[in-house]
Amino acid sequence: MTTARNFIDGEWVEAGSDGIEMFDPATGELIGTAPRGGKAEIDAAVAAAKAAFPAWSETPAPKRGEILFRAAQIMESRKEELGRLVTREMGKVKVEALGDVQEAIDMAYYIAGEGRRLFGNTTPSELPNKICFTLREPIGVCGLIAPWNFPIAIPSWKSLPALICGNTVVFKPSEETGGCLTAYVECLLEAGVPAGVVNIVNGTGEEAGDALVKHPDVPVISMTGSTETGRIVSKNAADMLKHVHVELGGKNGIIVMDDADLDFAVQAILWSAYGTSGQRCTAGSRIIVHDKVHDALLDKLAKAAAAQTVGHGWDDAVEVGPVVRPSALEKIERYVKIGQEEDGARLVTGGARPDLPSELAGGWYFQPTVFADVTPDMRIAQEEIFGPVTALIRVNDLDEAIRVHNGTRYGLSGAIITRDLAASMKAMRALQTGIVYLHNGTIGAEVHLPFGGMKATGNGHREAGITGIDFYSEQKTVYIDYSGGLQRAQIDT
Ligand code: UN1
Repeated sequence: MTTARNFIDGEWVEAGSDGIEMFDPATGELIGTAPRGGKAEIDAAVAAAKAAFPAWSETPAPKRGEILFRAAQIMESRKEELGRLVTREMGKVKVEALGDVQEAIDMAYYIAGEGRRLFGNTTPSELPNKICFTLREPIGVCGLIAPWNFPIAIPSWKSLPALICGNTVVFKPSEETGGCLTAYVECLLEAGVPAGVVNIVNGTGEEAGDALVKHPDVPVISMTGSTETGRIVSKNAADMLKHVHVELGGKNGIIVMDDADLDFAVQAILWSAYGTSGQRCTAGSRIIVHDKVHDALLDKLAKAAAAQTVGHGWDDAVEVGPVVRPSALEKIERYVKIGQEEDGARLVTGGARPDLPSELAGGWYFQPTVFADVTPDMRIAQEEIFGPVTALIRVNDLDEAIRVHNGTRYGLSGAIITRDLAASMKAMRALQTGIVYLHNGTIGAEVHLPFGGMKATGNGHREAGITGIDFYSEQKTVYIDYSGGLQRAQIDT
């Protein structure tokens, strides 16, 4: 099975004796080591990416698109193998692991077509005999710092728009999922992406990540991770006025109104709160419920949550897999305690490690958990737990629901479940999130639409979709005056 390797200037490099240990979250078993790259490896990878930039950026974009189209086909043919790797390295359940790979396949097919678009704008000039339009130019070497929770999909969101625009890239994957990234890059190479255009340096954020962010030959940084890390990355990149995209935390809310179909709402909540064991930036971690249906919804949700099957992600019957690492499990346990003791909320179901068969005893599992009697300012309603824990908050009307929904520092994904069109429309405009779902939970983003959040979730950029193209290209405005004389804008009217 693929293990984490560095890929620098066309050469694969295995981990040395100082490699970072990697574990299977389902069993706790050691599964390999990732190279511990640092400044030297980053310097070599950036030099390779810089050297590869002229030829790749001059390759016609439609040709770059054809290569990325082949990468989509190769990933499709390796989908099952890549999915297994996702489950093995970060634990998510089979359908979601295959979905993670599918998201990268979708992105590759979508972005391949962009090779024949990469549109700019053409507009009239205010002067006669003059035309104006915009062109896109590649920027250079892009430093891509990728998380473990979508270990194939998110690297594709970052790298494929960068590559179609003619940039070259250096990846710093998370310590847990370097094997997934290795396999993803293998697909790009097999499709024909030239050596040097894509590079991987495994390592810690403090060593490899920091060296990448501070490297003077890396004008673009895209990072997905915590709000705290996002701040550090932004500050360190600011001195060199780099283009920076950060995609950070969330505390996403689902509003359930008094006319909602409660059985449907429960399905949407289970999927949003416990999918990927709650380890999505988009996870539904707050359920904001109208008083009239609160008790009925809580009853149905608690029963359904308790009935979720927890276990090994590759087992077809399992709905909730393990969490990524022991420290994640400890953090979840800490928050359950905070919820009960500090906040005074009511633990309705879950709240502990489940009893599992002995072969899974070494894994990092947590029961799907529901808190009730949560008030908007409690820590469990404000802070990102990144585990299978959701909090019910009772409200009396739509205005209060919207106020509570917007009352966190984050703003990634928001949702409302109601049959009332006017309430849906009002929420659609009022929810302060980059993504809004009407009649659904908070997860399910598609690759050709902008992904990202408001407030402390990000810095205003959006990835994927056409917005990915905007981030990874410089806009050049071109004026052509063929009047034969000097025409002065704003002056010659
Ligand atoms: C993330 O949680 O970081 O909409 C990404 C979704 C997925 C992507 C989530 N398509 O939940």
